[in-house]
Amino acid sequence: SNRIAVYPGSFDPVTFGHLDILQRGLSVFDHIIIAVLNNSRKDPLFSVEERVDFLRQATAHLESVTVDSFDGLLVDYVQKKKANIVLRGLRAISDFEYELQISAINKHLNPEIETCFMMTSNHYSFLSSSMVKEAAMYGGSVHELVPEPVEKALNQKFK
Ligand code: COD
Repeated sequence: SNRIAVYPGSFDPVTFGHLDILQRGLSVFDHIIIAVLNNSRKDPLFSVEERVDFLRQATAHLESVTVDSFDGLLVDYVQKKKANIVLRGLRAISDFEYELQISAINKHLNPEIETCFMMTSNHYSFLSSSMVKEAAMYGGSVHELVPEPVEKALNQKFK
């Protein structure tokens, strides 16, 4: 069998926490498509092209990973890719309610798609894209939190 999972998110920008979940997913799935939401509702710091580019650089060494972007409903994108699994990460309990809501609406929209949750390592459980942006904005170091191209881009943005 060929198990394909879609790992969706804003990834604004990708952090080592996101990559930790990806790594865990790769021990279970044959192929993972990272799908960056071409977000109209949130106001992203990085363009969808930049976010995709950061992810491609961070996963270039991983043969079974592709990076793409999507618009519209996640379940429609998953179906279009002939996948039936959504991969998501869970940090602290604070993620649970939000994730439960997303997985419930997705199940309602397409009952054939399952959501699979992976627990993040304790090491990254405090980490989020918004914390990283805030730290960088006020001149804090994000060196141990994000891949190098992201660190450079953040420093450039907030210089
Ligand atoms: N450690 C581990 N995992 C982490 C960490 C960390 N430090 N930080 C984030 N993660 C996980 C998140 O739990 C999530 O699983 C994934 O990484 C991506 O996170 P984000 O924040 O980049 O992504 P979100 O939450 O903004 O993504 C939301 C979606 C894009 C999935 C959602 O908005 C969506 O599907 N939109 C399309 C429209 C749609 O279908 N709507 C109906 C369902 S909401």
